[in-house]
Amino acid sequence: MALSRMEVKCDGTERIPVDYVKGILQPTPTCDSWDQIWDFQARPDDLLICTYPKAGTTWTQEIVDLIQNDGDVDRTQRAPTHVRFPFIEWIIPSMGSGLEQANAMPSPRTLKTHLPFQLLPPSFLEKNCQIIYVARNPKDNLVSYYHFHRMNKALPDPGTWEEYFESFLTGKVCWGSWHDHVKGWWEARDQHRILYLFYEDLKMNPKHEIRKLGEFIGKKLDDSVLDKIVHHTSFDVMKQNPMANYSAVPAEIMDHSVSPFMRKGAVGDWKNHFTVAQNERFDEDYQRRMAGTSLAFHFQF
Ligand code: PPS
Repeated sequence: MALSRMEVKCDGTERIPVDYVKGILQPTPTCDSWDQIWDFQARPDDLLICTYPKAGTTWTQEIVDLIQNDGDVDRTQRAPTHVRFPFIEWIIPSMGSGLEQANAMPSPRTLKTHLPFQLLPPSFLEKNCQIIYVARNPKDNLVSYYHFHRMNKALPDPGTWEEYFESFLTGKVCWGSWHDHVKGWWEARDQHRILYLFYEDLKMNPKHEIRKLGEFIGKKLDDSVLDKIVHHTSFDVMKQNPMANYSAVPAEIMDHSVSPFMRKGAVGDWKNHFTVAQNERFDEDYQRRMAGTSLAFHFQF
């Protein structure tokens, strides 16, 4: 596949460069292995957790693992998140590839992707796999992604907050436009086995959303197990959990001293970052690009 190489602004530290796959920015190791990723062979009993980056992936992964293990915390301590859930398009030369990890994993597998719907390897739909999609309001999503770029050397340097704000709005960030991502999966949800959830609902009423997840996966959970899962997947508990807080990733890749992976876990933190002018510009752009969709987000409680 022909790829157009892109110049990447770096701050002097080593960063993995990015390039385009079918118009969507990706780290170059993903671009270079795109044909294998596209040909990924899903299995009918795969469960796929899909999100735009920073929308609540890790939280959902922890919840799903606890549901699958009937609330048994010891079993979810078997390995860090990135080992328990192969991230199918992710390749870090020094750490390995999500594809290899997935191919070596016995069934049933729970996999992770950030791919927009049009880039989903077709075999997931051909095999009629179950898919959980989680969306987060774009203002908090943007803030979280900005801080993640700062601490994660496997992504381009974000530049200044003002520069990153523009990159996000124009979709010139890895995995592309937030607007297109959430809309693409929203439109697909009724044609496939997709459960579409929202970060803000998980935050507002975790027990209700966890029960919904359990029903989707086919697990009936009694109240005490539900309460246990709510507790173990609260932000404060997960932040202290070395198997869920990404502290197991080498510091050369994720530097938690720059910004912790488990940063704030809040709804409305964007108010501490957006200027009044940025908020107006964001809202105007949002209304134009989200016109005609029934998707609705909570931006604050
Ligand atoms: S990634 O890298 O795309 O997989 O990141 P992802 O897990 O999708 O998103 C990380 C953000 O989710 C927050 N998070 C949580 N919020 C509330 N409760 C729980 N339990 C939880 N676990 C993770 C995490 O703190 C990141 O958001 P910010 O706003 O940066 O804190």
